[in-house]
Amino acid sequence: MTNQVNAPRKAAGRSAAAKSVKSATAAPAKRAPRAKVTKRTPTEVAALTEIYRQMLLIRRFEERAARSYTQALIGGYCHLNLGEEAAVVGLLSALAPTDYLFTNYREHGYAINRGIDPNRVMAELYGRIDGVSKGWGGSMHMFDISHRLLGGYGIVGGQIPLATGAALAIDYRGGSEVVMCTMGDGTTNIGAFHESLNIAALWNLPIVYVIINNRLGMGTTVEKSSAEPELFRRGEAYRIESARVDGLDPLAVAEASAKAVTVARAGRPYLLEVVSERLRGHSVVDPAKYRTEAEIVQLREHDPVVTFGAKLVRERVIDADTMAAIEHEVTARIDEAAAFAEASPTPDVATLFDYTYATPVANDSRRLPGQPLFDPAPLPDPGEDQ
Ligand SMILES: Cc1ncc(C[n+]2csc(CCOP(=O)(O)OP(=O)(O)O)c2C)c(N)n1
Ligand SMILES: [Mg+2]
Repeated sequence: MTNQVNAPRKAAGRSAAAKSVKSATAAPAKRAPRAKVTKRTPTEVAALTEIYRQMLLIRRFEERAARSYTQALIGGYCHLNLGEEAAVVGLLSALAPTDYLFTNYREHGYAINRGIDPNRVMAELYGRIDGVSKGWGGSMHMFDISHRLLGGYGIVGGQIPLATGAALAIDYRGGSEVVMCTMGDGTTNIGAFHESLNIAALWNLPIVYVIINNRLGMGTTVEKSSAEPELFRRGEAYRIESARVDGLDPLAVAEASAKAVTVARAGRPYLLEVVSERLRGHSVVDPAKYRTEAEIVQLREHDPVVTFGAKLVRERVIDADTMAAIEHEVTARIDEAAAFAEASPTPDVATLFDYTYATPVANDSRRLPGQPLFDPAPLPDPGEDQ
C-alpha cells in the first residue's frame, strides 16, 4: 500500500510562497536577482491564465455573495469558498463532464467551476426561480443533473454515503465515470465517512474522497477534533491509496486530482487531503473571533488568488494589463449575475412542496403551513337515512 505525502503538514512551500508574494508586490530593487522565466507555449499560457480567471471568478462571486447577504438580499445559511479557490479549480480540472460531483454546503465555487452559469448560482442564493434549484434550495442545496453536480448537502457528511452509492451504481452498470466527493476536515469524524470508505475499498468503487482541510470545523481545530490529525492517513485503515497536497497551489492540486481520478477510473477508491485555508468565518455570520491577529496576517500572505496571480506575473505568463483586463471582465460578470438574481422573481408559495420527491409519492402532503391536515369530513345530510 502506498500512502504518499505530496506536501508535508507544515508545508515549507507555504512560507516560500508567501516570501515570493512579497517580492512580487514590492517595488523592484535595483540589484534584485532576475526571476527565472520558463518559456511557455501559447497553450500553456492560455491554460494558466484560465486557471487564474476561474479562481478570480470564484473569489469575486463569493465577495459579492457576502455583500448581498449583509444587504439582506440573501437569507438563510451561507458558507463561502474564500481561500479555497485553488482547491476547487485544481480538483475539478481532472473531472470529465460525465463524472459526478458531490459536495457539502460550501459549494458555490464548485457549482460555478463545474460550468453552471453564475447567474443561476447567484439567483439560487437570492432564492429566485431562475436559481439552480429553482430558488427552493438556497446556498447549501444546489443540484444540477445536467452538470452532474449532485449536491450541495447541509448535513455534515450527508453526501458521503450518497456519493458512495452513486459509485456503486456506476460500477454495477459497468460505466467508466467516476464520482468525486468533497468534504471538510471535521467531516472525517462522522461514522458514515468510515462506513463508506470501508465499502468502497471492499467493492472497488470508482470514487475519489476529497478532504478539504481548512484546519477548522466551525471554530474547532483539526488537532482538537481528530486523534489522527494527518487526515489522509485515514485511508490506510481501509487500504485506500491516499495523499496530501498543498491546497493553495492550483497546479499541485490539479496534478494530485488527476492522479486520484486515474486510480478511481481504474476501479479503486482514493483519498485526497487538500490542505487549504478558510479566509473568513465558518459562515457569513461568523466573525471568527477565535483567530489571532498573527493568524489573520498569515492568512493574507497565503491568499491563493493573490499568490497565484503574482506567480504568473513574476514568471511573465501574464502582464499587468492582462491582469487588469481579467479583473474587469470578472467583475462585470459578477455584476451581471447579481443583477440577474435581483431581477428574477421569487417562487410561488404554492410550489413549496414541488421537487421534494423525484417521483410522485402516494399520500404525499401538499399542504402549506397552517393548512388543516385533512379536509374536514363532510357533515351527514340530515335528510338521509342513518
Ligand atoms: C450532522 C451535522 N452535525 C453538525 C452540523 C453543524 N455543522 C455545520 S458545518 C460544521 C463544521 C464542519 O466542518 P468541516 O467538515 O471541517 O467543513 P468546513 O465547514 O470547514 O468546510 C458543523 C459542525 C451539521 N450541519 N450536521
Ligand atoms: Mg473544515
